[in-house]
Parts: sequence; structure tokens; C-alpha cells
Amino acid sequence: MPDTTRHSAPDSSTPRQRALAAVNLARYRLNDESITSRAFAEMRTNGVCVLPGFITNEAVADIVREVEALTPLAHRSAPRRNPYLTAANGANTHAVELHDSLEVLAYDHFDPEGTLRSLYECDDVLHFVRRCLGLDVLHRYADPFGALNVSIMRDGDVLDWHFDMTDFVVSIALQSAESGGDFENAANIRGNDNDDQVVAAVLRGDAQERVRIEPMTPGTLMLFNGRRSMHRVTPIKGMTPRFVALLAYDTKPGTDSTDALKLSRYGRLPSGRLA
Ligand SMILES: O=C(O)CCC(=O)C(=O)O
Repeated sequence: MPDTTRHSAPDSSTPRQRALAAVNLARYRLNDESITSRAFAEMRTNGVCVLPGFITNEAVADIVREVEALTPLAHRSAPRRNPYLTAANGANTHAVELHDSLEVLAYDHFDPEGTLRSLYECDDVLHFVRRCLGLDVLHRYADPFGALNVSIMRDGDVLDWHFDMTDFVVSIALQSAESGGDFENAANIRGNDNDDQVVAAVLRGDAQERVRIEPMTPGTLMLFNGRRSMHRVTPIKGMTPRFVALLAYDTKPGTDSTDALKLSRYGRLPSGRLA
């Protein structure tokens, strides 16, 4: 187990205090109705809302240190699949084979007292996200690995075009690659009359006008409707890995991912259960 302990004086602050200290409250007051209603309007129109500088530089640096210390525990996978995240040879129109390669740290790898978990477990942050999404209720995921996870992408890694299986994704950009690693998004293309042709054109690289790069500078909180928007992370170039934290929520309590997804993304199942 890598040594992730801090060697400074014991921290007597509460998890909520740590979470609130990590948020740039001068820019984003979490109960400010004008911020959350603007975010909601953006989500409705564009399917994405980017909040730059949501996390302070100090908190980003602190989380990056924790991620770096934990990287030996990350699970590397290279799944092959189609854009709908089903088997590449499925019956879908776009049964093209795409591939991903990345490493992932799971929720249970992170220090319960650390900055990242404190942020995810903070109700003020949860309700801020809920209001940005225009929802009456929001619950943290019950997945012991996927509730909060960090993707680590190194030189040559890629996350190809896909739609998500969840209604929304909440991410925090932590560290950018030297080049590549752009989050490219063809917003709201699923569920329209001609979506098959648009999906095919984006996959062929023939619909650049539909694709936007969302700026993910470290500290950015991004809310994103990934079920309707096809998106990818372009190949990473250079020796600096790209780190992104993914915070999972659902409108229903107790939502968990499948065993198949856990095995593919984290390489294991919760203790005591057999694969
Ligand atoms: O790493 C990212 O920025 C995006 C991850 C992603 O595409 C997803 O979780 O669906």
C-alpha cells in the first residue's frame, strides 16, 4: 500500500469544512440561485455546463498529490466496444469497434478524510449539483468503486467516442496532459430524427461543425448530459498524465453499476463476492 499519509500537523477541521475550503466560494457561492439557474439553463440548451476554477488551486494540488501516491493501485483496462458501450459486435447500426485505454482509481482507494472524498461527500456540493441539474432529488451512487473515481490517462491512452449509460456525468479536471486529452463533444445528437446519420458522420470525422472542445482546465467542474451527447477524450501525448475525477449521482437511491462494469473498469468486485 503506498504511503499517502500526511506528515504535517493533524488536521482538526471537519470534512465539511475541508470540502468548503476546497471550493472557490468567492466565485461560486453554493447557494447562489443565479449561478445554479444559469448552469441549469446551459445544461438544457447545450447539454453541458463548464464551471472553470470551481476548485481552488491549492485543493487541486492536494488532490493531484493524493492521486499520484495512489497510482500503483489503479486498474488498467483496454475495453473494445461500440459507441453505445455495448459489445462491439452488437446488433446496433453503429457496431463499429472502438477502443479505450486508461487506468482508474476507485472510490475505496481514497482517504475518507482527504480533500476529494470530503468534496464528494459534502451535502452542500451535492445540493449545488442538484440545483444546477434542475432536480428535486439527487443521491450519491451506491457503487463502492464507481461512486467517485479518478481516470488516469497516460501517453497514447484514449477514450474513444461514446454515449454514457447514465443521464449525467459530473467531473472535476485535475491535471491536463502536455498535449491531446481534449474532451470533444457532439452535444445532444441522440434522440433526434436523423441521429444515425449524425453519429456516423461524427465517427467518420465528417461533422466537425457538430463537435466542440470543452475547456477542462484544472479546477473545472463540468456537468454533462452524456446519454444524449457523444463524446471522447483524444489521445494523450507526452509524459504528464491527464487526471479527471468523476463524481457519480443518480435520482434514485441505491443505484449501483453491474458486476460486468465493475470487473471491466476496476478489475474486481466488492470483497467477499466472486467474479
Ligand atoms: O475523462 C473525461 O473527461 C470524460 C470521461 C467520460 O467520457 C465519461 O465518463 O463518460
